[in-house]
Amino acid sequence: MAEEKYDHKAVELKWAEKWQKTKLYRAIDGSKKKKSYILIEFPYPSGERLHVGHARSYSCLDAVARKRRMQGENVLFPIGWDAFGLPAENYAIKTGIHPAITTAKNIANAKAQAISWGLSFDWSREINTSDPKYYKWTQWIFVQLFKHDLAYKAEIPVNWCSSCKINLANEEVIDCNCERCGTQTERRMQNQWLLRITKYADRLLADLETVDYRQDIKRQQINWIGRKEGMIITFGDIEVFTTRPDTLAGATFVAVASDDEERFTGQMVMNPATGEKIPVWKANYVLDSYGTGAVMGVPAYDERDREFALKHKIKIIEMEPDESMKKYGVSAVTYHLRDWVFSRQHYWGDPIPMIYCDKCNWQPVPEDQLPVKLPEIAKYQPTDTGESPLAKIKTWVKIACPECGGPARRETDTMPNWAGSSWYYLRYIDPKNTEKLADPGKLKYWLPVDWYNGGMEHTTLHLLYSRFWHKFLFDLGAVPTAEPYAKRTSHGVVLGPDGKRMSKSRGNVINPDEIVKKYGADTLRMYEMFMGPFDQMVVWNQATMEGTYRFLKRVWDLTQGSRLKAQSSNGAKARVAKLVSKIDNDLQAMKFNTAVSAAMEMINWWKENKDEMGRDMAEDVVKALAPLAPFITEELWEKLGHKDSVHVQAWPKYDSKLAADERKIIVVQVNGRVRDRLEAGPDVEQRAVQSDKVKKYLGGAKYRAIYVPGKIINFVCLT
Ligand code: ANZ
Ligand code: ZN
Repeated sequence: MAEEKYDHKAVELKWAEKWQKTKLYRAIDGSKKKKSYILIEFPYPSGERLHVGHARSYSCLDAVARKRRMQGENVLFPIGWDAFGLPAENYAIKTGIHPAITTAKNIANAKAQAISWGLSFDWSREINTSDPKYYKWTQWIFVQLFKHDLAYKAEIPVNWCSSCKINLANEEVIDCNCERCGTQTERRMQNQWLLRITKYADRLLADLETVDYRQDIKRQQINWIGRKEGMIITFGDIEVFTTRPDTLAGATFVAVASDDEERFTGQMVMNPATGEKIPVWKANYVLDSYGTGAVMGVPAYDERDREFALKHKIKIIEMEPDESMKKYGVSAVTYHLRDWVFSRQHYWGDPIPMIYCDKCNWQPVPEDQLPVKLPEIAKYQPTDTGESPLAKIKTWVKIACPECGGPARRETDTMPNWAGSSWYYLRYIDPKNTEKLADPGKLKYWLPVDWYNGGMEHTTLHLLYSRFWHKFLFDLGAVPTAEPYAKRTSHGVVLGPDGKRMSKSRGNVINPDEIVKKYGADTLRMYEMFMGPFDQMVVWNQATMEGTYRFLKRVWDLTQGSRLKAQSSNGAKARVAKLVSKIDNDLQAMKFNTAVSAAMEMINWWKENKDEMGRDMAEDVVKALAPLAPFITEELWEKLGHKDSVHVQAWPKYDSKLAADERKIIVVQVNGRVRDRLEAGPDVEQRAVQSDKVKKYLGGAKYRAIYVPGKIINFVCLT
């Protein structure tokens, strides 16, 4: 039989299409099998397409999903599109092309990429947050929040980016600059919708105990919530938050937050402990978003207060701390977490479903009138006044008050792009439901998400926001669990070949589609798993990538059926058992790189020992590699004479005795000299004492045993 060469292009095109046709990766609602909900952060469909970073984290979780399917689990591995956002709007401003059109095009491209990479998504559950059928429910959740007094409007200082013409949440401002474009932001007052996430602060904190998040992810959330117990002490009309009420007698000034200049305000207030009048200053080190936004200055005890007092020649009183000062304060808890600024003055977002009536104040759009569809407009430019472009459509804005029928106007702000992603994992469970955001029975079956992987940059934003919405929905009775995600992990960033962040301007961007064209998706996937520990930053290395391609060619050549005899040697069986168990354990532990290197070692051994491998073990190797390289294994499986897909086969069974590592040997010394070697085990110390070789040298003397677990036992005779 003539052997074919590995033609990755033909193989991958063939199977990508077949899998789509046969809907191989469909998750079954309510199946009796063990359910497994594996979630990746859905992408923003940008004009830049999906990048190698997406390919890495998606392929890795895809491997987990595939393996679990083979292990008999009912896996839900969905994808959708986080489609509202600024880039599409900015593009519309430049070109006049409607963001919905660009978004649809970008989605089509990204979808084609995901399919070509062999990601085993259940495409029947695909969602798009900018689809009115989807955002109807985002709006519905907003209305519920409003009805429960968790959404309110307030005049608040906002961070205005004059370049994006957008008000940013504090989280979107990095060192006073806009997160998107880097322009320095200005502070100004604006009437904004806010969500009372602070009402959930204690539960968001306490329930971290109930979930399996990586430790640093938990830590970041704890710090971001920033619960601190202290006291509030009142100086005239100013309240300060302090963790050191015992130093009150030493407070010689009060300081409030300042934007620029540090100066005496002219106001004097009374220190309640000493009765003395002390000055009120504006100080840069006081944050307006922490505690009450004011501090009592105790130069005797606080470093920053001391520096400030010295600089501005404010009195310093040296004194002893005094616990009895606590009687002047009220126990108080403060949080670093602020309420979530929830409006944007932009077009391409979910319209906030609210109506303002002079008589009846804010009224929600009646639920049977949802969704409030985003109207068509001619110009996407945000206005310089900071109003959304929707404010310009007078006919849309004008509406009857749902309460009194009088003249009223619509809210023209839209939601931030965080809205749709705050509950999307619920919609995958029942994406076409028109009556509810999702069917309660299906929610009960699938929730919580068993494993959620995403970027570290979302820890204090998206991850916290969605936990808040979920808890609110739980309180409403709309979801059956208190937490959305049972487990959360995070991936490292893929850097360019120069070790720097990939960026167009640096010219170090690796295009995943070019890799797929030249080497195939299996190479892309396996290489990205192999390049380093999953949770760490990894640098792209072209040579290793090409090595991965050669590895797959070797798998191809070795597995050609014509060469294989029926039965494998025991040595081959042991090697394959080890590989299967290694891939199983490493995928669960996210050690994708070591899973791949074990596969490479095994294949190299096979190459040197062709006679030992029979068809039985070759089939197991193909099955074990299927989660890592789904295309080539599917083709090889067919070539081995099978009619059904390798991806619906049971995960290979193996003899766990064969899979166990070679026995560890413990060296036994007497007075530093090797006298025996014994197999490791819980009773090894006892066996050492009883060993004749050791007894001979101990000679009944008193001794001390020093045991280095897994390595050495040294008996030291005491004379
Ligand atoms: C008097 C005092 C005396 C304080 C002393 C500390 C030490 P941590 O524990 O880091 O959270 N503080 C309160 N609100 C502030 C704000 N908005 N901006 C800047 N600083 C603020 O710090 C709690 C302490 O930070 C509080 O206790 C307060 O200063 C200051 F020897 O009050 B302390
Ligand atoms: Zn009214």
